[in-house]
Amino acid sequence: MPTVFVLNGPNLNLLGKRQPEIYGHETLADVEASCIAKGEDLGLTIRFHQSNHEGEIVETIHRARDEAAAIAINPAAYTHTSVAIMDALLAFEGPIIEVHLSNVHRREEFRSHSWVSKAATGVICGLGSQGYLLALDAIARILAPKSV
Ligand code: CA2
Repeated sequence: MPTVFVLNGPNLNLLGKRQPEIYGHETLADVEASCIAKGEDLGLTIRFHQSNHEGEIVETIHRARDEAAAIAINPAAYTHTSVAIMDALLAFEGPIIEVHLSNVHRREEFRSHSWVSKAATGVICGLGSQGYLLALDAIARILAPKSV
């Protein structure tokens, strides 16, 4: 089964514990459980990570080069600041789906710019935790062998 790294950036460990009006009531552990269940349906092995440290996320993306067929990533605030994460993703050869729980385009202007989007195959935002599951659907379709 192909392995998919699902990566989460800073403060997402607080999901479900603060600001539920923006980010919902589910915890990151709930999102992980849903991703693992969805992965089982789709024939994907999910490796779920969260880090508050930019360098650790960069190193996890480097590991993905050998260990993962695809990446789904919510880089959180690093979306808007991190050229290092963008560069690491540009060195990854498989599909990359960028996910945001909130609709970043309806919020402060600075959230509309994403460095990560420059390396992403596709971007999903504003659909809450369902966005992670849609990202896995997209990855499964992209990775599936073409029938024609
Ligand atoms: O909408 C998203 O998923 C974001 O990536 C979330 C980031 C934000 O900086 C991005 O602009 C959009 C923030 C993640 C912080 O998550 C928290 C969750 C609960 C309580 C506090 C922070």
